[in-house]
Amino acid sequence: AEWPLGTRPEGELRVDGARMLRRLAEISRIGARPGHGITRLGLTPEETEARAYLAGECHRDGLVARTDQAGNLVVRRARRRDKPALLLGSHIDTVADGGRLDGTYGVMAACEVLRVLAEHDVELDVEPVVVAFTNEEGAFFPYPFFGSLGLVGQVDTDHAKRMSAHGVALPDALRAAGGDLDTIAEAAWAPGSVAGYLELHIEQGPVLEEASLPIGVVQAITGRTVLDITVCGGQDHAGTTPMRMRRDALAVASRAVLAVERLARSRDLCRVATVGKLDVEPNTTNVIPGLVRLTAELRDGRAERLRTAEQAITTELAQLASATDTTIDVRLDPVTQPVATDHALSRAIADAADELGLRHLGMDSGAGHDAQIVAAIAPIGMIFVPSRNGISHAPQEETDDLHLVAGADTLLRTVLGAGRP
Ligand code: HGY
Ligand code: MN
Ligand code: MN
Ligand code: MN
Repeated sequence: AEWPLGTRPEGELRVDGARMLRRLAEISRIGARPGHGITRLGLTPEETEARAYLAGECHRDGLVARTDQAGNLVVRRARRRDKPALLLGSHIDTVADGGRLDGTYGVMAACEVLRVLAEHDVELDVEPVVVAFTNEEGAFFPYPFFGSLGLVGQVDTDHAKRMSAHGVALPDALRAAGGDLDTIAEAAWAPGSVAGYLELHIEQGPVLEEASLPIGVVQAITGRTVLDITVCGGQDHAGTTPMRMRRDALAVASRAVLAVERLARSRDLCRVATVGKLDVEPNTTNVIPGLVRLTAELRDGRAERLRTAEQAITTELAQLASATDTTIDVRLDPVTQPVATDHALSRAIADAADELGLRHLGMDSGAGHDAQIVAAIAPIGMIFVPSRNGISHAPQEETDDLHLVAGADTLLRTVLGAGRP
């Protein structure tokens, strides 16, 4: 095969790009709906099917794959060394109508890297282990990073026990996925057992493509605050209720949506702010909405700015409620803190890219990643590859094959560099 991008170091290991791309195409059929991208939500049968596919391919390669109590697939070499683990991972769930690469690319590349290391029985001073995390997106059960939180022993079991979605209880869904909430503590890795964590991911933004660069070296990952907001007004007849007598929950919620947008757009209190979810009751043409539930998602690289923005919107919503004679209830979900990547791992990624003749750029991640959770117990490093037109969380999400293979080779060389005895 032709060396895809950059230069080809003599005698060095490299991934089998065609094999990785074939498997990526195969797993992408799971949850796919023509014209709608992929819906493979965390802790649903589609994700379980993808995990089973992946486990089957790993076994075929002579690797050892098992599902842990948090629902993560953990893959090791059959002839493994008793050394601290260098974890390579990402997630295999998607958002609704999502793309084929967010998460899954990093997992398929990590498995390809592990296969190469196993085939050549490469001796390192760390033991490479792949983790395919469950429910990173939180798109079905609103418990994002569930799998990586399990790996670091931070799942709130009381919260998880009570969680259900569309009539399905999370503990039952977890059991169906091969995990077990009652014994989830066993999925946690002891701090000293993990030497580091590397995650390869599509950028999901326009930076690398605009700069015509194949590799991004992530310096920091954004923090994220989610507020669950409930606006309670008065449900009434849409034809007979005079405008002056209305307490229209949707009209008030609309003002809340714009207030959230202003947080980032004009007030610059946080980097981005989004209302992505809105449920209207009773959601009928001839009825004044009585209740609206919405989410406000705030992101920034600095924890104190996130807090300021959260306080600002909470204050503004209280004022809005009293001005409109409605009640607005605000509940804060667990905050995901921004984290910095490890200097040594970032150096190893940059060196690997240099050795491959791949130009690279240091950059921050505006998306959240399992890496920021794993950072609680180990140093982390992240590699980005370009996203076509910067699009992600959409069916149009795409990356050139050459970039996908170059990213996987960079991951392999990073492991060889960071783990060299
Ligand atoms: O939303 C995020 O940033 C991540 O992809 N779950
Ligand atoms: Mn995502
Ligand atoms: Mn992702
Ligand atoms: Mn360099």
